[in-house]
Amino acid sequence: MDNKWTKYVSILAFAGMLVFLFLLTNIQAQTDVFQETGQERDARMEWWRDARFGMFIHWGLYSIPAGEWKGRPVRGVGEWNMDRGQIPIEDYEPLKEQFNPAMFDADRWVRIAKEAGMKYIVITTKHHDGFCLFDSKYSDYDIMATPFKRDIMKELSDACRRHGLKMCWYHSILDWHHPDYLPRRGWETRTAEGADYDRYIDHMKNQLTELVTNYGEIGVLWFDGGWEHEAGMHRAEEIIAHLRNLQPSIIINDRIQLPQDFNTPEQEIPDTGIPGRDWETCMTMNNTWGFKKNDHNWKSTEDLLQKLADIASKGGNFLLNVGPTAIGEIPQPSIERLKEMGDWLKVNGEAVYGTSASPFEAPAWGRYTQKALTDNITRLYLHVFDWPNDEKLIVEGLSNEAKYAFFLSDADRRQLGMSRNGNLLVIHVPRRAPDAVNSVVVLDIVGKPGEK
Ligand code: H79
Repeated sequence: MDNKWTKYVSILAFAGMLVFLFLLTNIQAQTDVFQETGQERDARMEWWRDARFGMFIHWGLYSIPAGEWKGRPVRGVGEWNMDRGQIPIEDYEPLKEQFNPAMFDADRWVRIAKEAGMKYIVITTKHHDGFCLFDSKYSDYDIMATPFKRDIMKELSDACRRHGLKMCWYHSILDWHHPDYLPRRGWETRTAEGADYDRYIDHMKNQLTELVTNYGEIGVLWFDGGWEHEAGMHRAEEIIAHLRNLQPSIIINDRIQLPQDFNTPEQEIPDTGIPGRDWETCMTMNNTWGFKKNDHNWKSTEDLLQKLADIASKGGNFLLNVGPTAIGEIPQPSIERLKEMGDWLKVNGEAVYGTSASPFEAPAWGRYTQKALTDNITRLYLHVFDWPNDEKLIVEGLSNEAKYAFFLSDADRRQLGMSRNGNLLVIHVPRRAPDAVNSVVVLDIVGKPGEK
């Protein structure tokens, strides 16, 4: 009897061990794809961290109704037109027959981004309405089903490559059109019967494969709309492993219910950045992502430039949106603001690109960014929004030796006078601000800030 039990127990234990080993190697195989050293990760993230400023483009069928439906305003953001207007698929889908953006010129869009000082472009390959702006063999609801019949993603990715910008894809997991996507909206009449979310994920995986194999190198895969299900339902690990397998250096955001490479605060700038994480604030210039003809609530260039400095001072990126019209034009107010931002960046870009977060709390007059010049010299950039009226720019809490100060806009780098009072450094500046929005003073100090 005893003997028999021991035999059973050991067989069971052996079997258990086999199962355990099997699971372990399987988990190993799954996680291998994500395994990289800190150095490898830094190398992969380098271009993105240096870039600091990118263009978001929301474009799709919703740019045709442009915030209305049958002559009536639809509340909410433009790209939500179908849902906010409770428009059934059979009414919304025919918009594809009208999509014919005669003015679309990929080179022009990329030049606008480049002139603005933006280093990458993230465009909606597909938004929640399910319409695909790329040529997909897995969907008839794509750009090839429109009179336009030109693969917009192909033209844009080629243009980006020509101009040296990184092409990045926004892709919505949420899909109001695909029959297998679940759940249904509360207002629609389609039944959920026969729908199979797992089959939807197969479909999404196929389309993502197209997006990362047919258009050369892709900088970022920017998921959205993943909040209706958990990571497991999306088969997020499998999808990500698949993408990383096809493009090992791709950067992936946090919206497929796994943290991945960076966080994505939307329409907000976190108070103190996001410690320990890379992050990017995405934001609109007016109140909508997709074009709305009656949204004229534009942020000022001053506001946008100060937001860029604020974000850089907290170690983040700024993904600023444009919503082109149905004929393929970026709205003029957006173009004007981007041009002005570019003019500022041409002079002051050094204070933004490749910098890291401020070592100090934000001063009353503006923001700091910083860059290590050599092992022993740190360059502080003083972004002065509010110019002092007593010719004294005060740097508080600086224990390091201050070597040299000058205006970034001064090609001759004439040295500004400085005096000290303990940890208070006074930089002697002219009465008039060199720049009405953000005057950058460069301050080179010995060692790292905070060190003697
Ligand atoms: O693509 C842009 C948005 O459409 C998308 N993310 C950015 C980049 C986004 N989808 N959903 N959300 C963000 C959050 C959901 C917001 C909602 Fe609403 C509040 C859905 C319903 C109420 C905003 C306001 C959308 C419709 C009305």
